[in-house]
Amino acid sequence: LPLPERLANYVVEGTKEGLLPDLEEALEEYPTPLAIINGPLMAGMAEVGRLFNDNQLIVAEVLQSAEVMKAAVAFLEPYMEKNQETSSKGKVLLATVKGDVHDIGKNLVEIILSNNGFEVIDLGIKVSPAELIQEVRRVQPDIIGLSGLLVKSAQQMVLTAQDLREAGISIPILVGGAALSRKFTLNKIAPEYEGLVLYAKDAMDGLSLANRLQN
Ligand code: B1M
Repeated sequence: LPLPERLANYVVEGTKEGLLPDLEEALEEYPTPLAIINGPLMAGMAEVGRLFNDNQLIVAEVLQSAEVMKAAVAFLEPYMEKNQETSSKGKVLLATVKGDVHDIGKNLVEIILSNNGFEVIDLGIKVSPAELIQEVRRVQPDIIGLSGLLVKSAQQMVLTAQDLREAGISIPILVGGAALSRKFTLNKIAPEYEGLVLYAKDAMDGLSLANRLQN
């Protein structure tokens, strides 16, 4: 099989056998490590999502695919371009919202923001509004980053925005994840919040929005 298909297949099959040598080859073939993730690896993940939706994969198998994706990202991370700025561009408090365990996208955002001058404090997954509010008060971030992939997570972001507003917080919120859209962000989340709410379609979009906020 050609390299892109082999790379996608590791994710679909949930196997790491041969993955690292192929990733090394991909580093030669693709312009950037991120292009490997956004291209063949994400294509594999999309196929996993499709098969899972079709009842052709079970959760345990999807979990194995996630492990492969995580291993690939961990391998590629040291090769990603790092911005050598010494002073921090600002603090980002990052979390996957309450009720949601998906963290591959969030972790990618973490890597890209911290490689580009942001100090990222990652609260992990299933973060309740109460925990988020407590950490906002403790950490005093410049930006709150929320990730969520489930349809119910989009609704959870609305509730989170309401709770943050009630707590008197109005720093910019960056939201992202498969179940979200710019329209939902604008029509459903933003009206519930005092401060800015911005939708990022992917991790690089998240970086450019964060950069704009801090300039
Ligand atoms: Co789940 N899952 N899953 N899953 N899973 C989806 C999301 C689903 C669409 C699959 C499907 O049915 N086709 C579906 C949601 C359906 C819905 O809500 N309508 C689904 C479901 C149903 C579930 C469970 C309910 C299954 C079950 O138990 N019956 C369960 C939920 C558990 C829970 O959260 N409470 C569940 C569990 C899991 C696993 C644990 C097995 C595993 C996650 C492992 C992990 O993350 N550690 C998993 C996976 C892997 C997926 C799919 C296949 C892939 C997700 C992924 O990692 N993509 C997914 C289907 C799909 O998306 N195609 C699916 C790669 C990742 C890099 O992309 O996270 O979208 P993504 O991030 C992108 C952008 O969205 C954006 O940037 C990234 C790209 O650069 N982005 C941000 C994300 N966050 C951002 C934040 C930002 C900025 C950009 O700023 C702050």
